[in-house]
Amino acid sequence: MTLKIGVIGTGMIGRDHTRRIQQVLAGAEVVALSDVNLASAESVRADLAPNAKLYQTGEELIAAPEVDAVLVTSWGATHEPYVLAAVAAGKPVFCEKPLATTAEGARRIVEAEVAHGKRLVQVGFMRRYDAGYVALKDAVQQHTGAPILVHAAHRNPAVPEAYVTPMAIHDTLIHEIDVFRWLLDDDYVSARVLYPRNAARSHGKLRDPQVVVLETKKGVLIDVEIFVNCHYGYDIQCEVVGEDGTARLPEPMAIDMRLGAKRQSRILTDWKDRFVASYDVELQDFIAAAAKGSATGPSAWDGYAAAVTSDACVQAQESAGQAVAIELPARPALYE
Ligand code: NAI
Ligand code: NAD
Ligand code: ISE
Repeated sequence: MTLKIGVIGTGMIGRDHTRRIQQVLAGAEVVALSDVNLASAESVRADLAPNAKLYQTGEELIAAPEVDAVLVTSWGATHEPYVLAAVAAGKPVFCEKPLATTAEGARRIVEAEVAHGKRLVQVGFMRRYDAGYVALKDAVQQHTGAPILVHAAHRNPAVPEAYVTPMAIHDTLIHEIDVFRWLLDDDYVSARVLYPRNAARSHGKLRDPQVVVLETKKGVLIDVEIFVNCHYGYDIQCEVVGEDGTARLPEPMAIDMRLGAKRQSRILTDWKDRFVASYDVELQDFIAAAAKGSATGPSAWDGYAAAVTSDACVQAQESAGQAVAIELPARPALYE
């Protein structure tokens, strides 16, 4: 069976996911496209999915009889209504992060899915599918002993002026928020945010870099540097310190060169390249589950937990270094 997918939002990542479904992955094809900017959807159709039908609105695409499953890759603030509409239609839906821009919005999706009675939602937390993070989790479980500390960094080369201080959390830290819950099999109890002086390449509406300190239920302390104008490259770092030793996320493969009396190797500059393999695996996983009318991988509950934590981190950004408590209600049985 070929799963027929409709894509809502054909910007950077909607285009890239359409490319992988059409050219890389097995078992699915893109049959419908929609974007508020119709020219963007037309361009993706022309370049990648000539047989896809264009829809004026995401709601029409979700309701279309030829669409078996939905990809939501539009701007974060639009995700909630599309995911709710897909769940109401009983169609599996892959939603890019964030699941919703508020915890209440994510909670509404959890409630709708629980009422539906089976999983339909997968959230685009692709780091869980990254071979480096999978190896790191294995090292933590098998070798380092119980984790005590995590030191991490999330660096982007540059961001546009539209990227403002809270986006460092919703847009960027959200990947660490999810992947450390998964890596440590733990939940958060508090968040703090500290700022050094602003980097010269930042702008008036962005505090950059920032350091977020998360504390978990098991007592692990996690420090994450977010630096989105670091200039030199796209760089994701993580080291876990355990009772018996430490484990570090591997660097992406790069040729080690000796040139002009220097040792050097390339650093990536684009998230699309850094996580290219994990986007492929997460979407192949989505296709396999959606073909059976269900969903797997990072769940609406994970999206909700990330949204609760993001909200607390944004509050901590405004709380001059004070800790903000993080509390989750009981996890519904659907997500056990
Ligand atoms: P983008 O701005 O390049 O593309 C978004 C597209 O959505 C635009 O074409 C826009 O016209 C369209 N759009 C906006 N509102 C819409 C609506 N209501 N209905 C239909 N289309 C709508 O943004 P980008 O970078 O592709 O990000 C999209 C989503 O993907 C975001 O949620 C972002 O957080 C997520 N993302 C995830 C990444 C990851 O590593 N997992 C990486 C980059 C983005
Ligand atoms: P983008 O701005 O390039 O694309 C967004 C697209 O959504 C645009 O084409 C826009 O016209 C369209 N759009 C906006 N509102 C819409 C609506 N209501 N209905 C339909 N389309 C609408 O952004 P992007 O970088 O592709 O990011 C899109 C999403 O992907 C965001 O949620 C972002 O957080 C996420 N993202 C995830 C990763 C990741 O690593 N997982 C990386 C980048 C982006
Ligand atoms: C972007 O939306 C992503 O999801 C990338 O993975 C992240 O590194 C970047 O900071 C975000 O803006």
